[in-house]
Amino acid sequence: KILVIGAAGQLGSELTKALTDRFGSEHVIATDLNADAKEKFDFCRFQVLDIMDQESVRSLVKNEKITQIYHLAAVLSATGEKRPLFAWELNMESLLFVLELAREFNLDKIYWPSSIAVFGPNTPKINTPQYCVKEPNTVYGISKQAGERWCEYYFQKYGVDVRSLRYPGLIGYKALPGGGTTDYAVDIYHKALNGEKFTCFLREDSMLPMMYMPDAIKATIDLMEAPIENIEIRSSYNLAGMSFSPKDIYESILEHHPDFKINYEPDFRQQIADGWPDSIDDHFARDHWGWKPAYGLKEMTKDILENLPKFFPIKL
Ligand code: VAH
Repeated sequence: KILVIGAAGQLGSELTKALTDRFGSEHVIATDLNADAKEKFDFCRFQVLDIMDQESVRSLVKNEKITQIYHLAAVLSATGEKRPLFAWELNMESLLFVLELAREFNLDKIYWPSSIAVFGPNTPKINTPQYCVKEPNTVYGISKQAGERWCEYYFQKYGVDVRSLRYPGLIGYKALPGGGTTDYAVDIYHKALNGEKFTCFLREDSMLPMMYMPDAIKATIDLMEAPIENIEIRSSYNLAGMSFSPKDIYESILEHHPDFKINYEPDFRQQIADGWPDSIDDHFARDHWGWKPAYGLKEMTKDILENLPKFFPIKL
């Protein structure tokens, strides 16, 4: 039985559905801090759970005979910069606790997302390699880098089968933009569909590694289903989908909405984005467990513009 922690987040809301489709609703328990999320989970069991309430998490794992945990709860990059110590405590304490639970209850597998945020300003920016200098300058990035070290430690020392991906910016239409630096690329579609001008908080030429959510979901399931001997990297795998700038995504939308307008007002998130790579080398994921992205920018934009209105009614 799979426990999803942080199921109502941007990744969680789509990954939980994919896990339910694959394993059946009776094998998935979606949990989140936000009680309002219950209405989103009509396809599997949902219950309120605060990952920092360790006794409740432990008794749920024990009583429900949980065998896998997808730990998706975290404070993202932009929000983390507003509350550094809280972000560090939540991101780190929760991971360490989940790794300890895995060891104590001998859980089958753990999934924990890392991010391109582990890379910093002095990391090579083009085709960033799996192994390179990583001096992240956001609390979120520091917590993801430290988290990767702990994942590898628990695998090597205790045999905990914890697996991880360094996601690029994830773009989906089933959840509103969160506290991410890449979330401009989610919000822009809402503005285009509502006939509003879009003010972008990054410069028009800010190139970032990105990925359409269906690709991220496929990569996660492929990674978790791969035979254990194929998973040779126990920190976190580089993963790439596409790279684009605000100008690129704006132009891909213009083809469908010729009157759509954009202006650029970079804020504190520009400095975060400037510390991240432009593109990622993910050859180890391709070689070790057959990763291959399916979506480019044109296909993503077409798919989102078609489907977003089904999830968020357009203000007429
Ligand atoms: C963020 N969406 O912006 C996340 C992600 C690579 C970006 O980690 O914080």
